[in-house]
This record gives sequence, structure tokens and C-alpha cells, in this order.
Amino acid sequence: MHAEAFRRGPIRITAYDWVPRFAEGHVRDLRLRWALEEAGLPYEVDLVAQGAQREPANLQRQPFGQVPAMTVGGQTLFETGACVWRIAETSDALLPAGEAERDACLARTFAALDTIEKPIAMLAMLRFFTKDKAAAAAVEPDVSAARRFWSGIASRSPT
Ligand SMILES: N[C@@H](CCC(=O)N[C@@H](CS)C(=O)NCC(=O)O)C(=O)O
Repeated sequence: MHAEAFRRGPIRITAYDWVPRFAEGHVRDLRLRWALEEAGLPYEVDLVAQGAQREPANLQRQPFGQVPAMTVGGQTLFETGACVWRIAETSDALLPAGEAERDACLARTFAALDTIEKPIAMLAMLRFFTKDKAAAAAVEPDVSAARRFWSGIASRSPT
């Protein structure tokens, strides 16, 4: 998915037509919208009906039956990290040209999606989805401990 393809367009992303109130503003299509806005790239949104994400039309774009996916020209990409990285490659504002600076961006991209997102996703699971509330409350402090350590991450990060 070359940067030139983004300039030619069209760019389309998927999002849900509805989510529960607690999820409003937190659905991962936000990552693509934000990056596309920062890169100054116009895009259209294809809404997936809530509950229809595992149907063939969406599985063709996103094999886990989720949103978002991104189609540029005729080519479709899934996973927000991959999509945002490709968007970033079109923009000096999002991804600097220097190799060391790009490596720093790459490390932080993986950190966001792995080290940071995993415990946050686990907390969301415990707070919103786990049916056994007592069990959830018992393990939440351990998950939160990792989150507290991150508060000093900026001062410890190599540049
Ligand atoms: N690792 C995927 C996660 C995608 C994801 O979890 N999407 C959620 C919305 S934020 C979803 O569609 N969940 C509904 C489901 O799994 O049925 C990515 O970053 O693109």
C-alpha cells in the first residue's frame, strides 16, 4: 500500500453503526480517523451494523470479524497498527524521514499496541464484560500495578 495510493484514493474505513454508551468515542476506528485527519487525507466511512461484524462481507475486510479495516484504492488492510503505520508513511508530520526517528516511532507503535494496550484491554474486560464481578475485583489490582509503573515512561524513554 504505497503512499501514492493514499493520494490517489479513495480511502474507506469501517466503523460500527452503533455501540453501547460506555464505548462511544473509544472504538478503534478513532485511531484511523485521527491519523487520516492529521495526514490531511480525505476518507469515507462504511458502517458495519452492530451484530453483523462476523458476516462474510466484513470477514473479507477484517478476518477476526471486527472493525476497523481500511481500503485504499482496491487494497484492504486490517489491524489498526498496520493501518496507522501506512497512513503515517504518507506524512512527515506523523513519521519523520530519519532512520533513528522512524525507529523511535516503530518502538512506540509496538509499545502502544502490546505493552500498553494489553493490560488496558484486560482492565476493560474485567470492568465491563466479566460476569463474575468478585473474581474480577480480586485480580484487578495486579493488572493495575503495571499501569501505575507506566506513569514515568516519558522520562525513562530513550529518544
Ligand atoms: N487488534 C485489533 C482490534 C480490533 C478490535 O478489537 N475491534 C473492536 C472494536 S474497538 C471490535 O470490533 N470488537 C467487536 C468484536 O470483536 O466483536 C485492531 O487493533 O484493529
